[in-house]
Amino acid sequence: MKALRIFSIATLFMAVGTFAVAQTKTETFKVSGNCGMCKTKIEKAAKDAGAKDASWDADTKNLTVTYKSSTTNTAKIQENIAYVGYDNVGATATTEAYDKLHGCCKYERTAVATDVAKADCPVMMVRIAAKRTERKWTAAK
Ligand SMILES: [Cu+2]
Repeated sequence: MKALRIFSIATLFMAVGTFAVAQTKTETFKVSGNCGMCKTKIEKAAKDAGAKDASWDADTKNLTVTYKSSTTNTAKIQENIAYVGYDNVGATATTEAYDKLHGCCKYERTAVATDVAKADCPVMMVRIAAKRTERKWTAAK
């Protein structure tokens, strides 16, 4: 009788284990970013990492992903998002990846100048262009 009970429990655990492997998971976590272009890139990076669905909100910075736990996991998705330049709860982008972002998308990072981060895109582009020109002038002297 006792053996049967242990067997039943073991079977139950195996069934739960199998269920967990094939489970569809939905998770929400913070990803840094600014605009619609960021949204496209963040969501694409999540999907490239195996997410079935990905939706990022520019206001809340929340990314909600849905994936099959047999296909991918949250850490993989977070790493791929960092790989394309976006810091998030689970992974930090390299400086190289961050620098490759479009001017509009250079979200506020602790080490990054804050004056341009919150300006809207056209204004920012002008400012960045102005700064580049300034630098060229300084370098030329
Ligand atoms: Cu952007």
